Amino acid sequence: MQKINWYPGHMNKAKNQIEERLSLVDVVIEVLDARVPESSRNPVVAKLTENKPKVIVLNKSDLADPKLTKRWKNHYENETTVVVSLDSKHNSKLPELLKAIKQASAAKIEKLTQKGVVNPIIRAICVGIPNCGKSTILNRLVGKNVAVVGNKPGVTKNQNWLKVNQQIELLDTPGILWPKFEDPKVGMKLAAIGSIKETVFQFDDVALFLLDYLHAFYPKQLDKYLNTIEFDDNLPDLLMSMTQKFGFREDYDRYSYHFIQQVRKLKLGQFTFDFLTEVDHENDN
Ligand SMILES: Nc1nc2c(ncn2[C@@H]2O[C@H](COP(=O)(O)OP(=O)(O)OP(=O)(O)O)[C@@H](O)[C@H]2O)c(=O)[nH]1
Ligand SMILES: [Mg+2]
Repeated sequence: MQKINWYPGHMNKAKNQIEERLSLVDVVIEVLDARVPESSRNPVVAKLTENKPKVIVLNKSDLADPKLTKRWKNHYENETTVVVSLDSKHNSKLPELLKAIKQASAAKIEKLTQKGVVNPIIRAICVGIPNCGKSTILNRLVGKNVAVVGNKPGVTKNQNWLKVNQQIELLDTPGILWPKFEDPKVGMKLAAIGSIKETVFQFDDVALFLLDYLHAFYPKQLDKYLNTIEFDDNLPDLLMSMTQKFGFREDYDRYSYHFIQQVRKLKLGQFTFDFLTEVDHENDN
């Protein structure tokens, strides 16, 4: 399997800035992509923020397999972590996230109130991998488009404090990855969902990875999409047949890109590419 890594200098800089600012922060909002909850969890950021009250957002839940999103939500919830699943693109307000931020900061608010602070302000930081929807979430919380959003990784370049309301201030940060994906599948998954710069990977590798995954775990949805295309277990041959059948002649690479887009746009269904156990997944599909 092709090894994908993408860790340019600006990500390391952003990681250092997050680290420096953590002492000012009361709550960490860790934004994960609901299609790949564990693979989109930055181990470096998770470690840096392990002692902070936390809200985990399973964002883009409209694109993920709903049953697995529920499982992941239960999996991450604990005494210091509140978990919400969101579709922040299609919802203009995110009341459940505001509630979660308040819940996660309740102890801090109580402490400040006891000290006599009249209107305590909670500072939260929004962290996550590129393109997982951090700036979109922030705009929804603020109620207007203050942060730049774009459907490619690496849109936010700087860290900006924004006022959500009288009680909450929020820091938007650039999406960051980590120096090396120990499991090469993680790189494939992050490329498949659009969190890795497109010049860093081969489209046919990622398309084959997706075919392999869908064939193993979502066979009904794949069969429906393939319609009359028959195949044995040779996936490169299948990808070539698809290229021809769908009108891309011999242009394997261009069709591979198209197929990745089709999966991202839900043309085959809502999929989650991380699961808790093999058994979980088998029971589901
Ligand atoms: N379907 C869907 N799309 C979303 C959701 N949240 C954000 N998006 C889209 O995802 C893309 C990336 O959103 P951004 O908010 O720019 O992501 P970001 O995490 O700030 O990205 P960087 O600044 O590059 O790290 C945009 O096209 C958004 O419209 C969601 O819940 N569902
Ligand atoms: Mg952003």
